[in-house]
Amino acid sequence: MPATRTMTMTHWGVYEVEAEDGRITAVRPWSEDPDPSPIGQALKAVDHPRRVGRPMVREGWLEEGPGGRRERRGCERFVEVSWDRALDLVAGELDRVRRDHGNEAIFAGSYGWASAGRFHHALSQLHRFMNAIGGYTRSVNTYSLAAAEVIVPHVVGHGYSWVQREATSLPVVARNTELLVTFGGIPHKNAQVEAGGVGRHVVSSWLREARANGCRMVNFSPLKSDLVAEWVPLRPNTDTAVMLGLAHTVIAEDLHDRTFLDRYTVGFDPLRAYLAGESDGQPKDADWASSVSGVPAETIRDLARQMARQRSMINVSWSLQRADHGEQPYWAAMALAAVLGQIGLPGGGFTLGYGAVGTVGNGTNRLKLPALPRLQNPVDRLIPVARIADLLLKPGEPFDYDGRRLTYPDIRLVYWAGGNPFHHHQDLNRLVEAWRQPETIVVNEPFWTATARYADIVLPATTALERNDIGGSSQDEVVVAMRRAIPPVGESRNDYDIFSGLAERLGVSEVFTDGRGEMDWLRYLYGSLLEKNPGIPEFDAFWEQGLLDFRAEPPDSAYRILLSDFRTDPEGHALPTPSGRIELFSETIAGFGYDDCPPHPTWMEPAEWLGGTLAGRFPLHLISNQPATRLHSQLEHGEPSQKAKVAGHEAIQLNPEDAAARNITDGDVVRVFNDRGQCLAGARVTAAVMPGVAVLPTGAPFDPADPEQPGGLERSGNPNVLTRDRGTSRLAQGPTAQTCLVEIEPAPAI
Ligand SMILES: Nc1nc2c(c(=O)[nH]1)N[C@H]1C(S)=C(S)[C@@H](COP(=O)(O)OP(=O)(O)OC[C@H]3O[C@@H](n4cnc5c(=O)[nH]c(N)nc54)[C@H](O)[C@@H]3O)O[C@H]1N2
Ligand SMILES: Nc1nc2c(c(=O)[nH]1)N[C@H]1C(S)=C(S)[C@@H](COP(=O)(O)OP(=O)(O)OC[C@H]3O[C@@H](n4cnc5c(=O)[nH]c(N)nc54)[C@H](O)[C@@H]3O)O[C@H]1N2
Ligand SMILES: [Mo]
Repeated sequence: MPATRTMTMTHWGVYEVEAEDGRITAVRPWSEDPDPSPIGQALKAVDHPRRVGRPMVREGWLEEGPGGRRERRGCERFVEVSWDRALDLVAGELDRVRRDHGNEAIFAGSYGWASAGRFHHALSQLHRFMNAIGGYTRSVNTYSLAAAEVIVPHVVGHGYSWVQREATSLPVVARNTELLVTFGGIPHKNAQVEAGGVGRHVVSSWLREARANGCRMVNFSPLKSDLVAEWVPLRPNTDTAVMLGLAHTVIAEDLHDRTFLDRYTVGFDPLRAYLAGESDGQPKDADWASSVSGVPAETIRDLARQMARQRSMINVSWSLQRADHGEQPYWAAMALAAVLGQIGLPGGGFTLGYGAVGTVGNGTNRLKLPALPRLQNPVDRLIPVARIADLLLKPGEPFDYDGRRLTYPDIRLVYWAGGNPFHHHQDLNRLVEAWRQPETIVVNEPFWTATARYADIVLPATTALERNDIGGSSQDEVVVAMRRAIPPVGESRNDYDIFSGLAERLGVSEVFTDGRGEMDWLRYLYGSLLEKNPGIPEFDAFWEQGLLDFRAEPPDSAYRILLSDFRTDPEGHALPTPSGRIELFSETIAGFGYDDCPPHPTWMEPAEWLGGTLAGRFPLHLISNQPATRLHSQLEHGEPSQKAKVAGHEAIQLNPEDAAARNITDGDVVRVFNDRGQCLAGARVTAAVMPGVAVLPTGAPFDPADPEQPGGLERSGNPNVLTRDRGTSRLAQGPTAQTCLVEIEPAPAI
């Protein structure tokens, strides 16, 4: 067969893939991408032996039926079955559970990034199918941004996604910002990625332009590589204290913007009293902030003065809010920006996550992309996404969430498609225990991830390269005809075909498919694109052409300044908060009475941090950040990810001081441990990590040395055997992966 070339859209960019005899032979980044991501090369590993070849059923489930030997999940062997048999089993079980326990006993929250492509989006497919059969218990918010998604609307009224969409454009920063102060940096590694895809990677070029224009950049991070800038190391999870210390200095030196505070905010008085120490006897001055964070007090004071005198932009990374009390650094950043009074001015104010993904603060957002309609979910039961283990371990128990008191439903069946909870969830040993509770766990997955290995029924799904789809980026305004590059690997099927087969067995074929096959759906979805963008080529021409690029240099009016309308006209553009203004104190949150989320930005000691007592036993703060060489756990077996391993394990970075004190040298295999778990990793000794901190990125597969021994040694270097599984607070219940202390030692010889 001659080689074929097709375009594809991935979460990390647009590529041309060359295929021959069912294999990907070459991957070339799209010619218009100025800074393409090397992660694309991993696509060559799409047919890796880790693929699930055929439908599989765990032996105990097959022999004893639902719930059979469920404590053996992850230990027992799987039995191959035909597709017909597998679909009969799954359809029968879905029907039993909904009849006996109601649809709320099905959890299909199924968080995860799946793959790019507007039609074959696994979660949309799953949710459409589940809605067709009567609904499911869902999850709300994201692992990425849970705390932000709940706190931001209390402060500025708009949802987080609005704030992200309206973020001050990077070109505006490049031209106007004199001082960029970031917490957690603007990591180049993260800007490679964008959910749903991106055409051009441009964050670095805008930062270069800002530097060329004389913008000073200061970065508070435990890790130097988060931004090329003046590096100010700080103890992890102490950003709130630094921000409060900055605000205190600004106010104490009478540099705050009273007019702005009067006109655009409510609650300055109680915040000021708290900063002054009137409410708790502790002024939140620079010396105090220094004692908490380890940042020199003079650095904080100097910076505060500079920030007040210059056009300054405050940026916070998403990682900050993935920690105990993760609501606070976001609230504190917005409050600090309000005290400085530059919100709504070009290049001033705050941004919640430049570089966290590729398109924050860049792009036009003019292109409205089509999505698969998900139908209505008749079941109104939910969990905050990171409460999955609690859900399974505590049926019937109450929990708090954003002012509501809810209860966990009694889940009998879990269905996952397009996500990897044994990648993304914290305290995986606890998840293993939770995973023993349901009667049935079904997973659609291309690869033998731990989530697949811990399931009862595994249905092999295709990847994006094995099907036809439409990819798009609304920010960058490209649309890609993702023509199938290779036939399905093994016996894998598209999620759409899997759910069509189940829908047929459950008598809802018409509802689910609308009578359409794959190409009919693509034409249908493209139709809505045509409707909104008249003049673009008809479907056939688009399909032939392979890629539409609408990006023209945006007019200056397309460059946004966050909250500039509100600044111009605070009444006409009042914020949708109860007061219509930025809430530095929230009566709503005060009304909830949560001791772990007070009504104004507040420093609270995290459950685990370098200043706490637990640091006596576990003296290193573990940062489990996003991996530079892959997206989460996806294609972890691919070349870019494998090349970065150390002695066959995920690399853990630590400071030379900490390494020497433990007799560890670069390249050694080490054991990382705390009371929750232990894993192996390969040491990378580097001064780019501050003393007292270790960095082990996420994504190595959960690989217990002995699955029969929960809590035993994990071999590949998955940080989530160490992280804690507690909500940020009763307000958001977001994940707190970044609040985690560990100890490290040379690995025992095995
Ligand atoms: N310790 C720690 N943990 C974290 C984080 C952290 O900072 N620290 N970050 C968290 C964050 S922000 C996130 S977003 C999560 C990410 O967690 P996930 O989104 O769950 O991670 P992925 O590896 O992207 O999982 C996607 C899965 O979908 C599969 N897949 C891909 N395409 C398809 C398809 O078409 N069909 C089907 N059925 N499956 C498909 C892939 O093989 C993969 O197994 O991790 C979270 N976990
Ligand atoms: N290459 C790649 N890019 C990705 C992803 C990926 O898997 N791979 N995932 C994407 C996803 S799903 C998301 S949600 C975003 C996540 O975006 P983020 O959550 O912002 O990303 P992280 O890499 O976890 O964290 C960024 C940096 O924050 C710093 N940091 C951690 N804790 C603290 C702290 O307490 N204080 C301060 N000041 N700094 C701290 C760490 O040094 C870390 O390198 O990234 C996206 N981009
Ligand atoms: Mo995320």
